Amino acid sequence: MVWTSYIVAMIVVGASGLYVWNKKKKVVRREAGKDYPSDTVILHQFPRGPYAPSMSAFCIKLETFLRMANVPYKNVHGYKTGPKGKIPWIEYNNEIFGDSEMIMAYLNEKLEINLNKNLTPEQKAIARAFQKLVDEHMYWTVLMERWVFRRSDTIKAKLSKLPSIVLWEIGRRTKNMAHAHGIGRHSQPEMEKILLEDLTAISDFLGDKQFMFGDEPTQVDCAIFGHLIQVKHHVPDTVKAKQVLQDSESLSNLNNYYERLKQKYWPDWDECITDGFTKEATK
Ligand SMILES: N[C@@H](CCC(=O)N[C@@H](CS)C(=O)NCC(=O)O)C(=O)O
Repeated sequence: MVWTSYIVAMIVVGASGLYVWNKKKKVVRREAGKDYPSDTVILHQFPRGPYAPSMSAFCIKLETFLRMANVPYKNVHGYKTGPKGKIPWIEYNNEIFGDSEMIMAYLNEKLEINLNKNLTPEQKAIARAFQKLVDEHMYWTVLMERWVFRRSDTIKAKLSKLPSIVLWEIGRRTKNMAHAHGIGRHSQPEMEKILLEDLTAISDFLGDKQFMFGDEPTQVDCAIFGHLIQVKHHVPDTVKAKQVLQDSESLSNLNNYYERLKQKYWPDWDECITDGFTKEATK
């Protein structure tokens, strides 16, 4: 009898948790200058990550861009999704925008930012191809490894402190979305190979350069950095590409590249991580 009540209570709590997690809250418009400071980007993103500032490549990409372009911003950490039902999203002077790439395009125009000013049209085309490679392709391989193929390793490695039922739901949704995309139809060994091939392509193009297009970082470095961080810090050690990235001489330039961007734009890195959820991130 006691056990029956316990199981019923667990089901009710779990179902309510899932309901709240899935519920898409409408974005409420707030007033700049009253509800938040004017001329400051309000960056809505997930809570800080265990070993890097975010478990989301897109949040790191956008925050790195804001730092690179010296745009004043304030973080709001949480799980509230934006106008496109995704995270990150921003509020800026009474306007609301979703999608990291569109947010960057909007801020570029509004604030006359141009991190790509020294690129030729050919380099811009290559930059776009690499941005799509990481944002629309490599991203899914990391997600599938983290939440679907190796979910139990992810839990064992304590990469998330979300309740198991929520992690199960994230896995279910990831699997469905990746299947609809098409990439989710590949087997785990195929996915591992794809991830390694994507990293190798970035490494081969980077070569001995400081950043993707030379001595100065450009916009695409923000995206690559965000995704590279996920492979380095936020997938379990059992992911082969992570082992290769850590140990192999052939990808060592990617590690140096990561260190360079981290030092230049994230001097406060330690304040922006939870150290495996052992402390609060203070920034
Ligand atoms: N194209 C979007 C992708 C953002 C994205 O996929 N965000 C994920 C987290 S990394 C998300 O919000 N997922 C929630 C969902 O799909 O329901 C961007 O560049 O911002």
